[in-house]
Amino acid sequence: MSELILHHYPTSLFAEKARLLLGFKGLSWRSVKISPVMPKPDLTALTGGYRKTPVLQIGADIYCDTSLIARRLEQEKALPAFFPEGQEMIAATFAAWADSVVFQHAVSLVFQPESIAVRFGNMPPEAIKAFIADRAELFSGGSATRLSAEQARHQWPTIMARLEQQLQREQGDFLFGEPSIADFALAHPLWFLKATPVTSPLVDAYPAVSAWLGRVLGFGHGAFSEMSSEEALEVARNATPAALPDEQFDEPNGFEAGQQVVIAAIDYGVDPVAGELLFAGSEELILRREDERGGVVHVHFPRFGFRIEKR
Ligand SMILES: N[C@@H](CCC(=O)N[C@@H](CS)C(=O)NCC(=O)O)C(=O)O
Repeated sequence: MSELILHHYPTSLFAEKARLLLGFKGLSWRSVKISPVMPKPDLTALTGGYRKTPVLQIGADIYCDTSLIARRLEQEKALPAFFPEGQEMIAATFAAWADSVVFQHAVSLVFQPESIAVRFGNMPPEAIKAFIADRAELFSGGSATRLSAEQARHQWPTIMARLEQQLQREQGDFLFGEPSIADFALAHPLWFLKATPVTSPLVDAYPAVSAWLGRVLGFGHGAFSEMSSEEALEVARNATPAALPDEQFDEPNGFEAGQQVVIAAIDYGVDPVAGELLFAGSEELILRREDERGGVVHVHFPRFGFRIEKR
């Protein structure tokens, strides 16, 4: 059986979400460290151009975006569940909200000048400049607009007061009673805020939220060991992609299986990935591509938040 390989870097919020997902399921995995900025040649040899962090690799199958990574891990090990029975819609919808709205607030708050000075204090100025230029590029051409620090500071108390109120009354230890994907999607932006002393009080001031966050982060990261990016490419090259899902191909815009297309995120990090469309299901799109170094790979994207275009 192929190992779970997570391509990530330590300070990435969404990578922390994925690490916690692996920890919650009690899964063992291999860790490939990637650069936080472009270029990422070994990663894009697998993804075909998708650059966001993290990416999950299982043999020659490459999973982009944590919303799909969660579903793939659920398939790997059904229990404990990210999408508890009867909460499928509410858990996924809350998670999507936290992954966009709460994430945008956290990024804007951590990247305000007072916080940057502390967080990036040890980094050479050229590296800070390169990082800022990379993130400007990341957000170009997508539908996501960046939230100003002023607006993020202004709205933050509303988000936290609502959470505090719900968590004080919740009949259980987690957002909807039992743990779900909603908890992990909300935890990673708060984890990010807590990592910098300037922004940490924005979480610490709320006792019920802090206690809940401690429970979610307490799931840990599971057991993992390091792997080089060259080794990960070799794994892909030597593997055969998994069989396609046993679900009807469903593409209302007329794209057909076998057609050459490009798939891209719509919000940010919109780099197009070209290949042969193999599958379009209710949650997942699969593209076949061939890479000089990665061999034949199947790249998997969530359907929601991604677009298909003719090549
Ligand atoms: N919707 C994506 C968002 C991923 C994301 O925004 N990751 C950030 C890091 S926290 C990123 O890709 N930053 C640019 C990079 O790492 O190159 C997911 O759920 O995986």
